[in-house]
Amino acid sequence: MVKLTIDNCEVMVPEHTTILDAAKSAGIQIPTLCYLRDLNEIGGCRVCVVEVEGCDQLVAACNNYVLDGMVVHTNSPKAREARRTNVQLLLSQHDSRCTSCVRSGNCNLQTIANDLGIFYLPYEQHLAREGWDFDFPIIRDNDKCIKCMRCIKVCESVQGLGIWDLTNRATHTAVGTRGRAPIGKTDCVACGQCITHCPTGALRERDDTETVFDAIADPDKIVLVQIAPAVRSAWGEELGISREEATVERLACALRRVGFEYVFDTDFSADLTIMEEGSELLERLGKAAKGEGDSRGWPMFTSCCPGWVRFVKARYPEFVDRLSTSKSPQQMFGAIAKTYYAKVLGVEPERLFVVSVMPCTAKKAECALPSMMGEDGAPDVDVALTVREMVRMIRASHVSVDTLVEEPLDTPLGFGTGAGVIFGATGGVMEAAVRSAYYLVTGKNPDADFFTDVRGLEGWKEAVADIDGTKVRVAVAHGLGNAARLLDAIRDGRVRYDFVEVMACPGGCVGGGGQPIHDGCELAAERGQVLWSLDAKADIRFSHENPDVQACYREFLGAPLSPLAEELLHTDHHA
Ligand code: HC0
Ligand code: SF4
Repeated sequence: MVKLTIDNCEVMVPEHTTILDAAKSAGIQIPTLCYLRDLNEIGGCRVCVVEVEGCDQLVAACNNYVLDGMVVHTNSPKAREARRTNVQLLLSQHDSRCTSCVRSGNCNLQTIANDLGIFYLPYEQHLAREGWDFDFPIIRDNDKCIKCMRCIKVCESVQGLGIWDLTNRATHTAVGTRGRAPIGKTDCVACGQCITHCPTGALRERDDTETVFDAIADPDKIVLVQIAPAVRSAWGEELGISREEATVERLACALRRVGFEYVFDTDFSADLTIMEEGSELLERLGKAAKGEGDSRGWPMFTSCCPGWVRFVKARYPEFVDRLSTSKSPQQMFGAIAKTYYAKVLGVEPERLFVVSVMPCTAKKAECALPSMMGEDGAPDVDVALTVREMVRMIRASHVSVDTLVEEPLDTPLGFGTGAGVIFGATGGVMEAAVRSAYYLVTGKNPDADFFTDVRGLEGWKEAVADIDGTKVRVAVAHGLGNAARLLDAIRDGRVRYDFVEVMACPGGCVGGGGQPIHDGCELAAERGQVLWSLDAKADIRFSHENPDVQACYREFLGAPLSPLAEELLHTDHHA
């Protein structure tokens, strides 16, 4: 152990502890801006500088370690003055029009500048005023970038993509796409992890809220909204509603007050996905067992995460045929809404305007894919909003959240089982699929918790699911860096699996790039627990037992993989 003094407090911490963590253990919060634990510990922003007795120079607290007998002052006049100057220099290249910034009120730079009493700038301001492709789901505004490198690090180290890089040199240093390519021409999968790791408003999603408000105001449109599984784990965070209170039923109430006519659940179509994808897997396994040829190759990959699908297309094109042809639950919902549900309502499909609320930015790109259009060329899903956009709509609609009550979702597309709910956490799609595969093979249900081996936050998990004697080798990865390691191992023949789930974001959609932002805090584990406990409490925990899914097959689709199901619910990833 090391004994030192911080701001007149005696502190004992293990060796190799940073000054930042040692101070934290004594209840002293040194401000940071660029720091991200284990990911970005470069001390670049110089906001965490502290004075150490005996040192001529101030030191960054985030990447300097404690020494026995050290005496540290975190807020001495010298440290405070340097911190203020460093922030003022950052602001001299920063577009500080906070009132028109999406991160106003949730911005570390704004908080720190205020806390330091920076109410004027002694330096002349220089802004870059660069252009951007504002149709892309991820928007970059370099006049709000503080060059902290967090986006570069998360894209490179966690996602293994390396879309962002430093451009130019010296005082012209900036962050942009590697090689300055237009963002749409890069391999960016639009996962949005750069947004949730950005400390300022330099990165944000394309805002589609006005398009939705316009549709709501259009008397000819019937506006439906679907709520993704992981949304229910996080929507209350920015509105100050506790996890216990922030139920999907209370969210339904909020969305109706915003003006949505019908509120449905993507969990419904997650159950539908299990029927289609599970049947596809079993059909392929059956053919393989009979020795019938299958040119697509093994394993079969899930296809519900558009970030992952885009990653395969861009970086591992030789594996595209291994993706399940099943559309994602978001897209299955849209396709069913504009056909089956239009019939239920007795209206022309073009009157329906389908919105989805997703924890995801990549879903904006997915719903715009040419392969995700209906027969008439109209999109199955008209607009995909992030949770953050939805929260802005709730606020802009003057909904006071303390008056929200629990209201049931609409029928028949508003009911999902416990298996549908867990889609939003890593391992959930696999677990839901194995539960129903057991039934589809044996005709009887296993215990709903018979296969829990792929839960948890390990980056690459593998297991063998025993389906009444048939062994199915499965793997689950989350975070594209982990996915790349897994794909390399498959390609090199080091591992062999039958079925693999990949979600692009760490933790799965609960950690998605469209979720509320809490600077420097990873909440995927906590949010995932919300979903696992909703499943544990659910009355129905098997996708094949969803009565609304059963009715949809009985009244409309016929059976899984029927010609109509193939037409509406499956896609060609080469299209
Ligand atoms: Fe997900 Fe999904 S689980 S990708 O993360 O499969 O966004 O929550 O909606 O579509 O259901 C996101 C979340 C979904 C889809 C579902 C899948
Ligand atoms: Fe979107 Fe979920 Fe995939 Fe992340 S893991 S890109 S949130 S679908």
